Amino acid sequence: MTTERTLVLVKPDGVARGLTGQVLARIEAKGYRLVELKLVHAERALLERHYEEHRGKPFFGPLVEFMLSGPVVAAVVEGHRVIEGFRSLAGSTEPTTAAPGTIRGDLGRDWGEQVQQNIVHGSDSPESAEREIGIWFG
Ligand code: D4T
Repeated sequence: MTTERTLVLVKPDGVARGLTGQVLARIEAKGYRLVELKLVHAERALLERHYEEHRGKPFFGPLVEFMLSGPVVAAVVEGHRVIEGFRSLAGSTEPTTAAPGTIRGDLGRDWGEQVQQNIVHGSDSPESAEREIGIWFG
């Protein structure tokens, strides 16, 4: 068995709405293991590094401002195929159309803001996971 790790963030909307416990409970109920966990108010430079791939897109500025708007919970989660598995638990980016049963589909909605407030982030590949875990946990 190859054990994989992914970076999960509960974004400011998820923390502010008191959904951290539900997100972590779903991760644990699925059978994945939490190996690092912290509540942080992220700095701009860290968020700009995290979202580097979106620099220049119209939602980049609003996205960074949103992520600065309150504390986030950062976690490293471990398990076989956890990168794909957590993205499946999270559901698709847009909460309005994310499948019911997923975190975004059950707990998220569109608030009519410039940026999607979609509760969680999960790394999308082994390369992204390694890069993002380095950014958030050093
Ligand atoms: P993250 O990266 O947060 O797990 O979300 P996704 O993998 O599902 O989505 P993403 O990287 O494409 O987008 C990052 C972040 O930006 C917001 N966003 C995205 C937005 O507000 N408007 C948009 O058009 C897109 C594409 C939502 C998630």
